[in-house]
Amino acid sequence: MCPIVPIVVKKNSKQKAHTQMNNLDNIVSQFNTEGWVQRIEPLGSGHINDSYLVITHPDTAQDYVLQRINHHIFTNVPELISNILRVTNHINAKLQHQPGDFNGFEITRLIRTNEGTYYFHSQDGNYWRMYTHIRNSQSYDIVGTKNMAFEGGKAFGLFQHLASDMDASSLYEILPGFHNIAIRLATFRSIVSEDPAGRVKQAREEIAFIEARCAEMHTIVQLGEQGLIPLHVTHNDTKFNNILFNPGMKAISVVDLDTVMPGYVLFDFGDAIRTGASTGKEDEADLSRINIDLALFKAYSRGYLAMAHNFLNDTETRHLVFSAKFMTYIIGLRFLTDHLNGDHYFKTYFPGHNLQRARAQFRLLQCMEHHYAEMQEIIHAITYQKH
Ligand code: GN1
Ligand code: MG
Repeated sequence: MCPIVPIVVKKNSKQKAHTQMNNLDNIVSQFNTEGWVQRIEPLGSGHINDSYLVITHPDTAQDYVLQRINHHIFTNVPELISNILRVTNHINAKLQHQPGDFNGFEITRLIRTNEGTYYFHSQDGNYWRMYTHIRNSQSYDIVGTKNMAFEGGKAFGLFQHLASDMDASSLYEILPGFHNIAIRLATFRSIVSEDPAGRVKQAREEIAFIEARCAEMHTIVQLGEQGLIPLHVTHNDTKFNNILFNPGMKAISVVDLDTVMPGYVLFDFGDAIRTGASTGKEDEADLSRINIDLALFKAYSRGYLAMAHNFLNDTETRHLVFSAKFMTYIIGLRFLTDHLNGDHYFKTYFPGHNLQRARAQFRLLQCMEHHYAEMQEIIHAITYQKH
């Protein structure tokens, strides 16, 4: 999610936008909300679901986030909702029983429909759900300061901490094999060999980039298989813009809980570094603008380890830097796969968008390779200082 964008009604699409907003009013009325709807605005920059901010009046009433769930990707909506409900209830219970211990951290709540369920299945086949909106909060696509990175690290560390006493295996695996590199590579290779969109020829360099690095990318799954790193309840989509900040730039929540499921904590650390310590946007076209910002990396890691050092084991700590490379690789691989497959998964905004995203990820990965030793030293210094 990112700062709220007002809806832009182009002349020829006025009627369409009007109809769409009327439909949204109708969807909102299916949920058991407080106050009256004042306006509904598109929200965020997610690549999968459609999100709207529902602003109510009076001003003191709760505002909401309405989302249309992409059920082509999240095919089992009841299981998806069940995971979110369990994790948010667990965390909210802790926040309530120990107020003051967590520095104003909040977690959003699902809202019931008038029928008492937590999602609405509309006649046209769509699935909708509604969350409380965290008041006075904002997310950012680009990390502006070290303090933001530090705060972000604390927020994702705290999320993992608050969920760390849940039995991970009791949650549904919503997207099976989501960060499983063997599965991702097998899909990629079969698409490269079938070439359904005729795009393989122009992506030879990127395909070679993937193949040159594939061997070491099995590390995390192997550590799991060897029993050296445990499964936790993890977020699995820790893009920096899934952190909410208050006006004083304190991180007060993490959102986008669709992929909360059993996973390795390394996935969450790595994905946050991919987006939170890069000097460029996720889809930056000018590759010379992309680098790993070591000061942001250090700040995020300090914040994260302050919360996570109690539950991380040594193997996890030693692979934190590797996880940043791994997540940058696997998400670059997914963008490239989607490009070669004809852009069916991620929302794209222009031809070649997924290829541009993949190239940006690969550049970032090269920068991480270049600064790997320094990144390891940073983690070592923070860990040594802590224990
Ligand atoms: C998708 O929808 P969004 O933007 O939060 C994707 C993540 C990727 C991310 C890349 C369910 O997340 O895995 O890391 O795009 N979510 C899913 O920006 O595939
Ligand atoms: Mg997401």
